[in-house]
Amino acid sequence: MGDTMHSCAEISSREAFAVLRGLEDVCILIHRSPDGDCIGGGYALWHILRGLGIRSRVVCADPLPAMYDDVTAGIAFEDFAPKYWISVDVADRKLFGDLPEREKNAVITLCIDHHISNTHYAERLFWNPHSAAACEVLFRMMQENDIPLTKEIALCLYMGIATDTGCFQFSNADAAAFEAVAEIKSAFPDLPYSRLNRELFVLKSQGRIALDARLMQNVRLSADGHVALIYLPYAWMQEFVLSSEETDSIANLPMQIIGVEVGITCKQQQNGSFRVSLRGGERADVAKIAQHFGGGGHIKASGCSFHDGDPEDVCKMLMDVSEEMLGQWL
Ligand SMILES: [Mn+2]
Repeated sequence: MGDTMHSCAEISSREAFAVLRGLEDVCILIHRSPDGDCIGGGYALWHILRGLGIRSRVVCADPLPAMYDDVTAGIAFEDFAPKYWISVDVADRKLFGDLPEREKNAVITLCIDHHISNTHYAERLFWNPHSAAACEVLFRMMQENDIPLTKEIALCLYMGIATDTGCFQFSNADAAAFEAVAEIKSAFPDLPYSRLNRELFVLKSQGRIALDARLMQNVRLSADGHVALIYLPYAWMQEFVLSSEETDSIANLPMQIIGVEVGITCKQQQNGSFRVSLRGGERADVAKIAQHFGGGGHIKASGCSFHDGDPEDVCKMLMDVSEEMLGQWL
């Protein structure tokens, strides 16, 4: 059953569509801790398959956060035993998360993705590692196969591209991403894009606002303000009654401070372990910092974790290594 037992064919958008058309009773798998791109992509694919008369459903190990309701609300999946599995926006099998055995061991007929780190675990991979979002990959597949864009699909795809580019702020918001969104908006100018932007990127619960204030009061700066660290004890999650999905975006907080090149967010988990998110400014390569601690990721966004330890020691280690590495980038 191992991933090494089969080879993975990289296929074109034409071939991908030919594969899709031949399927029935499809389970669409997206990654754990679901984000706007995998949810938008998964639901867009559900609409596409529905248009082809193929029943499918989107399956995720974790609940879908309410902020994505614009795309998910009102859709009821049929109950059926799947015959085929497709993954969207999932770079590695491990990222399926805690699914039932049937899904965990399922042969993935097709993976649609944009991660350069894709481990080729599926039978076929349709991808573009230069695309900003899996939703952009899907959009191009639709165009190249003359699949009609509906307003429901348009909103799904917009959501995926907007979230994976941080509302068009990140460096992956390239011409191709803007062009895809321009075409989506030209086709459907009246969809609630700005409402979606507000829901996805602006609104926070009162508890989250209170937490942000507490975190910003306690931010630690070093190396002339080039390194910023935020430590979030688990007790504060309880104090402000926050779910872990509500604090997903706190990794961006240290990067709001002028001058910060390395932004570190260390979150204590319920079991005493620590999850660390690293963000890089113009010059830092935070993948290197993550790798130093056995983690990984992208140049500007990476992460690592610690099984246990004293919070002060963990924070100090993170600050020290970041300061040390900073010299090579400044
Ligand atoms: Mn993605």
